[in-house]
Amino acid sequence: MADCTVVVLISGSGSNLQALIDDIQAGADSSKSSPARIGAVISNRADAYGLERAQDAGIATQVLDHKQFDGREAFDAALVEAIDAFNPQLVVLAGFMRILSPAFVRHYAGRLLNIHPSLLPKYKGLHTHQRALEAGDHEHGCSVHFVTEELDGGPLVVQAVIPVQSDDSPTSLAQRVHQQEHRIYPLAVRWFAEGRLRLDAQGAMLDEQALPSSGQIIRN
Ligand code: NHR
Ligand code: GAR
Repeated sequence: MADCTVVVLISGSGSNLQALIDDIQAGADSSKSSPARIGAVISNRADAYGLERAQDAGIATQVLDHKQFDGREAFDAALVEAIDAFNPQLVVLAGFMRILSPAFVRHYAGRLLNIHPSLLPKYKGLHTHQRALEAGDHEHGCSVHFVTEELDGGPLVVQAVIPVQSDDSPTSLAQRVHQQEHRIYPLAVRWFAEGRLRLDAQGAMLDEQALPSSGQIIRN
């Protein structure tokens, strides 16, 4: 199968980026080889640690500082230009913290994925772990979804569910959710790269079957 070039957008630590790099490298010389290949990592922050992770893996990096642009549309237009220089089949948001304009999202319709640290549709936006604890939830987790114009509202691909412990803090909970993010994001990217996952008018499709509205659920 032809390689699937992926561009990864980050703003920070890049542990999800690392999980994707590791998944692709682990499979490199085995039957589990992934058709995904990371063409570039682009950050809106020059100090994002994920840039070092990319450089260590021999992946091209670029910084596009949103503060240097006159408004969201101008930043997003420059971002599209930077991404398209790598001709990706897939664009992956991995802790990317800037809301993307409708024009950007439309340009990458059906080839833009995000990972969000909650069981969507619960807790769109920020501070998800604290909000799950404050609500007294017994379960929490993370979701991979196709990005649409509705913030954190696009069709779900896969969710990992974990139990909340009675003594959890936002930090301890975030740590366990992160471990799950590092499982399900490589899984979803593989599905896409293998041509098994696509966005249909009805929603996300895996192996030509409609996924449930929650996406595929992985329980722990
Ligand atoms: N863009 C669109 N159009 N749709 C989505 O679903 C998106 C998106 C851009 C990013 C990630 C998202 C998340 O998973 C994401 C999904 C940033 C914010 C935010 O409020 C909200 C959601 C997400 C990412 N950002 C502030 C802003 O003004 C800046 C915050 C900061 O810089 O720390 O852009 O949660
Ligand atoms: C992850 O928990 C991701 O789900 C979340 O930021 C973290 C990034 O970690 N994304 C968002 O909150 C998007 N608004 P990482 O940089 O180590 O991958």
